Order: sequence, then C-alpha cells, then structure tokens
Amino acid sequence: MTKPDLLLLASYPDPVVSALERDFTVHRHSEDAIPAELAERVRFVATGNGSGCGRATIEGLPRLEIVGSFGVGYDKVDVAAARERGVRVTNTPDVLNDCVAEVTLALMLALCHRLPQADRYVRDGRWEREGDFGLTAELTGRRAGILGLGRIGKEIASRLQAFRMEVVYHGRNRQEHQPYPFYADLAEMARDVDWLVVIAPGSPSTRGLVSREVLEALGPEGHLVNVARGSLVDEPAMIELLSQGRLGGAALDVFAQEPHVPEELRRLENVVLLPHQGSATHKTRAAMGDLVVRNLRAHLRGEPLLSAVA
Ligand code: NAP
Ligand code: 8YV
Repeated sequence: MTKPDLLLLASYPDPVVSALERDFTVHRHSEDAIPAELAERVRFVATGNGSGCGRATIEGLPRLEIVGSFGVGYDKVDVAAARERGVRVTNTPDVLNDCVAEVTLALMLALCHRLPQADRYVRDGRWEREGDFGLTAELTGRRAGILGLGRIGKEIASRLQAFRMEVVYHGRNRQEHQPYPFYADLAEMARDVDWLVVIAPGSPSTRGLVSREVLEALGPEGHLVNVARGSLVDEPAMIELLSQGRLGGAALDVFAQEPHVPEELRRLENVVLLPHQGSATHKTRAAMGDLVVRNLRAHLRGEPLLSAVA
C-alpha cells in the first residue's frame, strides 16, 4: 500500500525521521521551496525544531489536515491560519519539563557561582600563577520570581525550593492550590526578587513583556534567566543595562534572532549563554520526537490526537 506523503519542514533527529518513514513517504523541503505537485496533494506536515509553518504555507497546501510540531512552544506555527482552514496542530508538552527545569537550574548555578569563568581560570593556568579565583554568590535563601508558572514553571519552582529559595510568580491569572505568592504586576515582582525566571510562551501577548521598566526594577543586584523565547525580553535594553551594571546578570538560553547573539552580549562577563539547549538531551529529544510521530500516526488512523493545540 502506498504511504501518504508527509512534508518535513524541519531538521529532525535521524531516528525520528526513520519512525515517520514507517507510516509516511517523507519529503524534506523548506517552506519557501515546496514543489507545486507535492503542495497539491500533501495532507501531513511535520515541523518545529527551529522551523515553523506560516500562513502562506498553510494556505498553499489545499489538502493539508495536520501540522505536527516538535517542541512545546509553537509560536512559529500560524495556529490562527490553521484553525481557519480546520487544520489540526499538535505540540510536545510535558515530556520536556524535567529537562528544561534542570537546564534552568544549571544556568542559575553557572551564573551565580561563575562556573564558566572559574573553569576557564583553571584551564588558563591562572589558579597556579595568580592564586584563588575569588568569591561568588549563592542561590540558597534568595527569592526567585517565575514569569509563567505553567508545566515547566512548576518543575522549576519545586527545584528552586530544593535549593531553599523563596518562590513567587506572575501570570495572567492567580492559580488556586499553588503554595507560591502571586504578583499581578510583573514590575512589582521584579522589584521584590533576586532572580526573574522567564518561562511563558512566545506570543503576541508576551512580546516585550520583560521591558526596560521590568529590567530596571530587577536592578543591579538582580538576575534575569530566560529559557522561554527571546521575544519576551527587550534585548537591546537588557544589553544596555547589563553593560552599565544596572542589571546584575543574565543567564540566557534563548535570543531575539537565533542563532544570532549580539556581539556586545557575547563580550559581557556577567552573562551565561546557551545555544537554545533547554530540551537538548538524547532522552528528551527522543521523547519529543516520539510524541510528534504518535500524533501524526493517530491522525492517519482516525484516532484521537495526544496533544492538540488546534
Ligand atoms: P504552559 O504550561 O502553557 O505554561 C505557560 C505559563 O505562562 C502559564 O502559567 C501561563 O499562565 C503563563 N502565561 C501565558 N501567557 C502569559 C502572559 N501573556 N503573561 C503572563 N503569563 C503568561 O507552557 P510550558 O509547557 O511550561 O512552556 C512554556 C514555554 O517555554 C513554551 O511555550 C516555550 O516557548 C518555552 N520552552 C523553551 C524551551 C527551551 O528549550 N528553552 C523548552 C521548552 C519550552 P496564565 O495563563 O495564568 O497567564
Ligand atoms: C526546542 C523549545 O528547542 O519545546 C520548545 O518550545 O523551545 C525546545 O524544546 C525546540 O522546540 C526544538 O528544537
């Protein structure tokens, strides 16, 4: 029996492509180079992992039924365009919560204890030549404010508590049954915390939420952690304030124009920078890939989707 065509718009790990190939004939193309004859007949799209599926693509695939996206954040998929056409969209929630929470703590520990600098100090032979590295700060007893106490935010919160940090949070809604104090105003929370941890979705409603005002409220003793999306933070203001010592430090996994990271930011000593590694472990990426495949396969078989956003 012929397998249905699937348009793969992203770079997927090889085992995930192999799993897709069990049920589909996989065609790899970028959004701007989809062959016309394939566009006419394709019903399945797989994307994510840095790629998206924009309105023009959705509107250019007349038989499209479903877009499976690799990642919990689906800000590069035009969900409104999909809904208008009755196209289903799936993402990969939950399977990456532990990994992203772990990387968040790793970033915070690295920034606080200056681990990258201390490692470089040993490698460069400076310990032997110049003596001790110097003293750093610690997380214990400090207060962290979480912007976005969702699936991942809650896992971060419990790990911060294991470090005996005080946790508060901001979101659009106060959540019942959460032990953490809620702030309705983000700038007010930023003023009151030592660490601001950003883990809300990238969307029109969160764009620029971590504004100059919020960063100034966080202040010279404050630290920003962004594991969400670069779009949430006013990046030029952040770089300016970090350079002037008006923001204490930043630990960043995500940036406004990935993979571009501004030179000025890369030169700063009070930052730790990761290349969007939040979910990048063998175990978690395999689980994410598996969920993409199971969603697409479920649709093919007329079964309920496992994690639909549209
Ligand atoms: P989630 O469960 O949907 O949680 C999102 C949280 O953000 C909710 O608590 C929500 O609370 C809050 N929120 C949404 N819109 C908001 C707004 N306009 N203002 C303030 N708070 C808002 O999502 P998740 O699974 O935890 O994932 C969160 C995001 O992390 C993803 O969308 C993705 O962008 C990012 N992420 C990054 C990596 C990485 O590799 N760095 C990995 C995974 C995920 P309210 O509804 O009460 O506002
Ligand atoms: C991944 C992510 O980097 O799930 C998300 O929203 O940002 C990360 O898990 C990405 O989606 C796949 O590379």
